Amino acid sequence: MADTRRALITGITGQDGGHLAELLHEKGYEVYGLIRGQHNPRRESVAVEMPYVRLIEGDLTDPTSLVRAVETSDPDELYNLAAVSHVGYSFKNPTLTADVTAKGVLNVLEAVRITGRAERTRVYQASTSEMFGGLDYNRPGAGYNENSLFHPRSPYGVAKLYGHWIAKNYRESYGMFVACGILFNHEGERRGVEFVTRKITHAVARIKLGLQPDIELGDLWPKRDWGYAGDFVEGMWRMLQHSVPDDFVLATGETHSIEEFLTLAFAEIGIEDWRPYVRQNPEFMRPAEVDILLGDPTKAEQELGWRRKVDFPGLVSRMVAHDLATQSAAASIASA
Ligand code: NAP
Ligand code: F7E
Repeated sequence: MADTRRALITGITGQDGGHLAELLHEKGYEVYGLIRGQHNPRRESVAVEMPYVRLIEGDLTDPTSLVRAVETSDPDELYNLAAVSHVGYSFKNPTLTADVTAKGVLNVLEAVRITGRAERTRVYQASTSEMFGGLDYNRPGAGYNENSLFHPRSPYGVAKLYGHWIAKNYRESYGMFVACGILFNHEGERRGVEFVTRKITHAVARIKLGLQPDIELGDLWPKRDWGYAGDFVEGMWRMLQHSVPDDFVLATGETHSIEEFLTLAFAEIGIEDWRPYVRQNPEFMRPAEVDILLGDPTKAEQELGWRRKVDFPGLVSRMVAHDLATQSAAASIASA
């Protein structure tokens, strides 16, 4: 019988870390997760929701900790999901973003290489549609694919572009199996409330339950290609099972505005016109905006056999249902 496969996930406390750990555990992997901070408030929820994950302390900005994490877990597969991932936050903390989201990738790759695992450990790098920046000079309107031009519009996007290229450089220089997933927005029940979709579904549930009167948002016209995170982690795994390391776009091939998201989310609680419940606040607007993102997942569909399962209305519906259930349970406990 083959040995149990081992995976190390950085960003274990994040949205994708949770979905991926679940998927790999179901597939029989021994799952290790890198956790940062001497008192990370999310440690307990990982321990409760995913008791099978073996946590290793470490930080993407501390190369020694990454060497120790790689040596301890001795992974067949390493998924580098950790990052400063919020675009708005990256404008306010650009140096930290560069240290973690850009240089952190180099630290991870070096930890694999200098511990002699360049040939053993397959690496997944979490690249992003934010590298395109909404300006496709080559194929306007067609959807971004692996050959589209990059034009990042935020410190986050620029940092991710460094991570993307250093990952490709290690693939080419050292023959390492490093796959880059250029993922468009993916959301779900585990999404942080600082991101617009979850901020909306969380508020919609609370408005329905009489726990808050309205919601404050930034610009409502930007469009995103929104998929379900559970579908996307399956694509990450497939990239590391592929015969060769490569770059793949994962997307739904549809784009929708925040206004459309609001319409569907409020409809879930029987409200047709969301406008009286939404206030705009410049605090949530960005110095530079990515107007529209639309991805073309043809290569992943053809070469990896990957296909998204959850559609846009299904995504909104499951997120609102989840927030209604959790908010109403929290409200009953508070009033007991
Ligand atoms: P997320 O929920 O924001 O999770 C980010 C993770 O990074 C958290 O576990 C966080 O840990 C960890 N982290 C932050 N700074 C760290 C550091 N210095 N050292 C170690 N860990 C650190 O992000 P996500 O949505 O799961 O996304 C996963 C990855 O995919 C990210 O790299 C993101 O940029 C990229 N991506 C996401 C999307 C999307 O739509 N979700 C699309 C394309 C690419 P703490 O709990 O300690 O903060
Ligand atoms: O913003 C607008 C905002 O923060 C989406 C990350 O996972 O996906 C994510 O980045 C849109 C933007 O996601 C609010 O200006 C309006 O136009 O949910 P978001 P994002 O910036 O697309 C990419 C692919 C990643 O890689 C990132 O890691 O919504 N917006 N009002 C707002 N956004 C937020 N957060 N909050 C608002 O109140």
